[in-house]
Amino acid sequence: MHLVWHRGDLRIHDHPALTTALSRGPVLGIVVLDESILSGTSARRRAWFYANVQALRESYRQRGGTLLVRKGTPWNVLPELVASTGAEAVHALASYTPYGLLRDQKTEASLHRPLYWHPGCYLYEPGTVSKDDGTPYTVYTPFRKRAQKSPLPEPLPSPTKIESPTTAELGTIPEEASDIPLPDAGESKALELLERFLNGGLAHYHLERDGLDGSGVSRLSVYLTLGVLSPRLAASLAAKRGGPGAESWIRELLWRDFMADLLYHYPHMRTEAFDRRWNDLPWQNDPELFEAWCRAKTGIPVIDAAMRELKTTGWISNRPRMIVAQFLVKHLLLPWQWGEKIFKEWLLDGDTANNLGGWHWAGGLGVDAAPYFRVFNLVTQATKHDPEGSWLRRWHPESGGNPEPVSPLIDIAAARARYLEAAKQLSRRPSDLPAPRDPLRR
Ligand code: FAD
Ligand code: IRF
Repeated sequence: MHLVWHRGDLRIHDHPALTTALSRGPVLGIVVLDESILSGTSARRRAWFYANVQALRESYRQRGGTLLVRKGTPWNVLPELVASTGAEAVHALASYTPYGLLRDQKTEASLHRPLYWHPGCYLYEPGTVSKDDGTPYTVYTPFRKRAQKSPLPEPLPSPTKIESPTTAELGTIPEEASDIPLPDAGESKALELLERFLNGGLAHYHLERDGLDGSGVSRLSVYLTLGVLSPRLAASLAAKRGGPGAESWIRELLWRDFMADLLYHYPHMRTEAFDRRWNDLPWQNDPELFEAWCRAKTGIPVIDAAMRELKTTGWISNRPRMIVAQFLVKHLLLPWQWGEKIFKEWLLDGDTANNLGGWHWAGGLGVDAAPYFRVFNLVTQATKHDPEGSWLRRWHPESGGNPEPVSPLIDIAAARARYLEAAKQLSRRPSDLPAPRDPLRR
């Protein structure tokens, strides 16, 4: 019997660990409810995780299989489970976040059985796309071009039958109340939404992806983040449709690969500016300003609308994420780490690498080629990306759809000038990027 350890891959389709394990005999699935992850996240996110574990158990059950659930830390739970079930080996999809790498190393060392790692959470796994000299890319476009020299990986089909031994105790999946309504959980729902997007929005995605209301995008991030949907399946089905919309959408999936690759090689970006010279911006440690940003009380319609939508739905599209993040960093000069943390509590799709990468990118902190001197105009962003004002009217009815600030909390022009002056000084210093790491040494 082989164990398949599911973590951020709560699905059975395109799952190389499950497929390999099944080719060797009976299988038990296992999810470890990991205290070190769950205690640090919000109720809505825990509820979303549990709902998707429940759906994974259902995917197993429908095919005759069993998904076990245990509470604890993987390096305690898995050796015990291997001993009590007599499993020959454990299979899992590789994880590349700082915690994931540490956990996987500790768990591997705790087991007296082999732990086999399989690819499956990315189109091109972190650490595998590099320059000719072996060093990682720090700019997206050359990363993407290099990645796309290799063909897209082919997804694996879902197993039709899962044979599991019936001895072990199932283990209960907790139920937790969320403060907001959750999307429908599980891979069958994700695959249905993917199909709908491929038949609908994909064709015009390249033209409509920047709208503030998110009507032109897939909203599949909540599934991709937990591996409920395989990015390889998503990209391969999109590529079959073809056209400029599909090309553009696959390029966004490659941003996800790029962000994961950056964090893998540059873990300092969890706490410091990617280019460390930006650590020295004149940060204002002002909790009241931060509170106003969080509570949608800046008096700037586009900012307040986005923060309300984020808090009350757990999702906003990419353009408003960029606007509110850049505003917090450049206009308010509040520590980017504060904003990054609240995003990760409120976003149902909150993902360590994408969120960190998004903050460094939008804040001009050295990720990609985003220049420090780009500062959004908070009115034209709205007129351009919400031309009819319908998104603004929905999330900021008091503005009546007019993006002009009435009594803004700060003097926007002065704040912009203050940032530009400080940033210009720092831009004269040489860039300060630590040497890249390669924890898995490939
Ligand atoms: P679509 O436009 O349909 O794109 C399909 C998929 O491609 C997305 O689901 C996502 O997996 C990937 N993708 C798209 N845009 C990006 C991008 N810019 N960077 C990386 N991957 C991308 N994304 C998250 O998944 N989790 C986060 O916590 C997160 N935090 C962000 C924070 C900031 C400050 C910024 C600027 C961006 C952040 N993003 C994050 C990236 C992006 O905004 C979301 O992935 C996207 O809005 C999700 O909506 P969608 O699924 O409809 O995307
Ligand atoms: N993975 C686990 O193995 N166990 C858990 O309890 C997890 N809880 C999570 C909760 C939320 C809100 C998210 C993700 C998880 N994950 C859990 C998936 C992790 O992202 C994954 O384990 C990753 O490898 C950790 I969103 O670095």
